[in-house]
Amino acid sequence: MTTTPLTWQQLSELTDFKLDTVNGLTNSQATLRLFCQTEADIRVTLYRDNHAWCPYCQKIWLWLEEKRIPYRIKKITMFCYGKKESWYKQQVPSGMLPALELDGQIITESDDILIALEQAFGVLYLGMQDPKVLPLRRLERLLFRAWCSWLCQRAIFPGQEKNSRQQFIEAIGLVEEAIANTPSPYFLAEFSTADVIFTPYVERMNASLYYYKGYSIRDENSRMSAWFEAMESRTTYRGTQSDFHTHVHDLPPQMGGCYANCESQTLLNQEKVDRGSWFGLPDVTYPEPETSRAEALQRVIKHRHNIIKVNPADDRLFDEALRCALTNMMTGKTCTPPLGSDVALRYLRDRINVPRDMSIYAAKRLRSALEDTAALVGDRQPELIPVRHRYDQNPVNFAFG
Ligand SMILES: N[C@@H](CCC(=O)N[C@@H](CS)C(=O)NCC(=O)O)C(=O)O
Repeated sequence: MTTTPLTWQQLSELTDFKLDTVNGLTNSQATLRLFCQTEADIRVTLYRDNHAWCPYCQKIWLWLEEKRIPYRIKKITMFCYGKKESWYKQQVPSGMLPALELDGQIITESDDILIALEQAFGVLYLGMQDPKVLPLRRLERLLFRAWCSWLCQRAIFPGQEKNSRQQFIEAIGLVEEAIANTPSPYFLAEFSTADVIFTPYVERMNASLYYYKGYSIRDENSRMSAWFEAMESRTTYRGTQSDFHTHVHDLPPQMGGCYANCESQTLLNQEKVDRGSWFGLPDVTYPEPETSRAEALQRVIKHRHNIIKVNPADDRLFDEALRCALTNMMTGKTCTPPLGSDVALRYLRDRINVPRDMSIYAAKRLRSALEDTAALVGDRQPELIPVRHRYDQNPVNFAFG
């Protein structure tokens, strides 16, 4: 039995999802964060990338959220998905992100930004230059280099892949020891700057090694796994947290390429991340919130005109197909979309970004509904997601908010 798709009006009656972007929990939609203070209290503007892909921006974002510093957010285009705003280049000629304006002064380089923020607002347990933090910052860079060598260099010589893997495993072994030396699940006795420093790349390592190398950080390293769980207990981290699908497709143009090995586990993992099921992936372990479907629906309704406009399919065909997928997501009923809409539904499936568009579980619900609905009328896949650039995600074609 298949049901008819609900109208946009009927769908909008099924969600009352609301987010207080200014004073509520950490979220990627905000352009102003007050933490119940007033705009007159603001001393900081964070310039970060529009899609929340930039790892160095996540570091500053998380720090500001943890310290509950009132700030404004200005979102900038990265070179890999569009044209840099000329007004931004006047302020920061290199166009690099992040940048921070503190009391009218522009600061670049994420570590310098954190040091300046610490001077203005105090440290997050221990500061960037504390003797206990410095070795951890060096360890983070060691792990970063081992990850880059494994992921971003094409294996040409015999044994190269194995050696790179071994070097990464040795580096992450040191990270395991560092966490084991503390009484908390964090890098120091309590949550601190050190955790903020590790967060962006460890999150990206977790996603990319699972997908390109068949290696699951969370399954292979018990201390790291406990660290991720501790991080996920913080609403600040949850608000900035991305998922496997987003990262594995945002990294190649940023890193200059990511190289998959040919192991059967890699192929299995790639299938799961790209085609589902997205539930059960080791990208999140906290329980799904009850609001995930309502959140996904609210986000699609808000942006439906742009979502339909940028889809390569005919607008009317895709409008109906999309309502079928949303009807399925909200009612659990099978709703057969128009013939020929399978590719269009999968095009959107491949472009839901976390946390830019919605939170991690909302994205899993929406991707599942799009895939299940597409599968009712065909098994055609859209063109592969580009790896050298992501102009398909150019924000000029799409108003975010
Ligand atoms: N060392 C710098 C690195 C910053 C950096 O590499 N930023 C990249 C994004 S992750 C960037 O802005 N690239 C220009 C662009 O992609 O538009 C820092 O720590 O802030």
